[in-house]
Amino acid sequence: MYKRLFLLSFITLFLHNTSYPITQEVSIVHYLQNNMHNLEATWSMINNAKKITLLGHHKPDGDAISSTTALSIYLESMGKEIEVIYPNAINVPVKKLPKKYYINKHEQHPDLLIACDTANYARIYPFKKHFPNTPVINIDHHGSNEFYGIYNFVVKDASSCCEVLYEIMKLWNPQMISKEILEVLLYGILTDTNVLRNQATHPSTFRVVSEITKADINFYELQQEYLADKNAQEINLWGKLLKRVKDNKNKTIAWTYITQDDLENLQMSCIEGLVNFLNARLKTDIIILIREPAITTKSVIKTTLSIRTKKTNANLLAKSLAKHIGNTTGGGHAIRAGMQSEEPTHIVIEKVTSFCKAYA
Ligand SMILES: [Mn+2]
Repeated sequence: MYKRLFLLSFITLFLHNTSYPITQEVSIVHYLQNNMHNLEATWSMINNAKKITLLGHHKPDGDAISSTTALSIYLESMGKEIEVIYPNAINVPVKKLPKKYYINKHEQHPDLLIACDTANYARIYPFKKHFPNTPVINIDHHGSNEFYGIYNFVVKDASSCCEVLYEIMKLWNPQMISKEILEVLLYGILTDTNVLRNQATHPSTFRVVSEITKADINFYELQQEYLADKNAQEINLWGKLLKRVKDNKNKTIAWTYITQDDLENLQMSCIEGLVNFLNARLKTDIIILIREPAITTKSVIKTTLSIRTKKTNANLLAKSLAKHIGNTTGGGHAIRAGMQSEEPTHIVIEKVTSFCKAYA
């Protein structure tokens, strides 16, 4: 007994006197508590509304779908009539979809709109046109958010919209957060953090995930369900592209490509994640994936490129690569960039190969 007590006080003492500096948790809670007045105003707007429409962004991803789905379940439990609108089709694996959702159209005329995970008006269903007098609440985590709502809860250091939404739901009414909601929220967090592995993962994210998994949500099963989304034929296609990976002499840059012929009867979406996989596994600083998109009569784009980097500025690299290829558009950030070219894919492959071979 004394032994145990001694050990316990020793551990407590140790935790309070660490020799390493403790960084402050990115405080989503603190941000929201400072916005408590607006959060309460939003809560009464929700209570007064009968019909609420939720909006997710263009090319909805796991976080956009999960946040709108989780919020739809939460609001439906209050007896609200909920509709969710995404501007275009869902092309990613999901845990759960909202009960009622539409692609680029609406049915109900809502009393309130809530946008999730969407930085700007250009990426959302044109609500100003369809519902010019309906108030909008904006819940997001993008640094580029344009604050288009009457109330904006934008926490740019949060891992995901799902993480922000979890804290908001706790402040509104924690009793209403069901296990189903927690599971969907965790799935959204896993997708935006690439299973707690990318730079968006903060100490606050681990705390939220810890709280969610304490509610008997199976972390292992959920991350497995998210990661294991391929069949044998799709993995064989990955194998084909992996066999083609080349690196330069200094092992600083690696590249591979995929053409429409490679796909046979598969969809291009099944190689989603390949460039991130290569970036995580290859020692090279830079990864380039060249893709031949489906040819449409409308588009002049014949080839697209995805760039990932660990140290080099991806955007600057894309610019010098663009000069080398010619006829390109695109842009990006410090660690990722994308480009489109009007040049045929076999020409781009040749040009990227010569660029990479000459790259120091
Ligand atoms: Mn997101």
